Amino acid sequence: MKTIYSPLHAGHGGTMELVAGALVPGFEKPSRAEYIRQRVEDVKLGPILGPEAHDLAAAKRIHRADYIDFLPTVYPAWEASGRSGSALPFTWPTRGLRGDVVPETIEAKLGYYSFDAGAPFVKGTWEAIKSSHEVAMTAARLVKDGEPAAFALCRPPGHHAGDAFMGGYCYINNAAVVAQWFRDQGAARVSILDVDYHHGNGTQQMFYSRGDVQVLNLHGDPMNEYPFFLGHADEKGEGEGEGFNLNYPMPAGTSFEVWSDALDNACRKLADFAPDVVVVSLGVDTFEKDPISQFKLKSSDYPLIGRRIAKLGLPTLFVMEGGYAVEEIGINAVGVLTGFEDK
Ligand code: OKP
Ligand code: ZN
Repeated sequence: MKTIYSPLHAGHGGTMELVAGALVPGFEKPSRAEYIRQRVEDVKLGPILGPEAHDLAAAKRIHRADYIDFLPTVYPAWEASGRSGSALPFTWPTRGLRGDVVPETIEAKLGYYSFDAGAPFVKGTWEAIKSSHEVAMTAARLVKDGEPAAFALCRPPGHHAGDAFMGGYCYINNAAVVAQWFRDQGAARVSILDVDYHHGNGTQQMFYSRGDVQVLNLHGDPMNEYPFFLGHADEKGEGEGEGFNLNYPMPAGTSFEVWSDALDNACRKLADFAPDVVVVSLGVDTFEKDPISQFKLKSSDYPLIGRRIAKLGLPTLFVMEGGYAVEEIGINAVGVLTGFEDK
């Protein structure tokens, strides 16, 4: 299958994040995408192509326009206010505060448009976000035009980003954007299968009251895992979306044996839904050596995930999300893809 990749992701580097009360170098770093790109080459998965130019109209179909328009202004405003380093918020309009007024200063705006301090901006961040969006859109176009599958090597990832907020390394929700784009291009139904270790709270939020986009999420139990405030099993969708959101929270220490039962169940629900296309939010932070996650999948398990998804027999777009064990991230992510192609 074809891989879409942009070198512009690398400008989003040298970011800092809060860990245990201290600012430390971010786990979501440029080498992640480079290890994956290298592995795609090493196993000869297929051609690696650059993204086509895509404007932000597709992103605005699913995100609030004022949020998308805010993103390119962040770092210039941060620098204009005399600051440097990682642009991050420190205050949010939570319970008891007003969430209906956009404040004027850049730090406050960052708080307004985020749910945590996990989406830092540096000088090259906006170009990276835009390129990640273009990577996803280009891969989606390939699948729409008849490729049985494609790999969007997106960085930064997207599944925590919601209608008007960033967080958890995510800014534009690439998987949600392409799912909506497939609908707009004539797909009657789309399924999003999120196998990243963390719950895709943004994706769930975007489609929660819709019956045309099914969202299936396998992840660490939010009672004790990020993003904590969404992803429970009783969240099944509402209104027309009732029954079209499925969560599979699992405890720390979950092995592939247990995890793959959940995948099997999700794939059966997916097949029942009979979508025209599947978007896979592909995170490989379920890996046993992942530095920020608690599942126990092994490298040899990832091809089996790909094989199970291939059994659905549906056009499939893989969109890269998380995975922080950088040495093995290529082996694991591309393992899913070679398993899908049964190589
Ligand atoms: C993104 B994706 C404090 C912990 C916050 C955020 C994890 C975001 C994961 N530094 N961790 O789902 O892989
Ligand atoms: Zn993750």
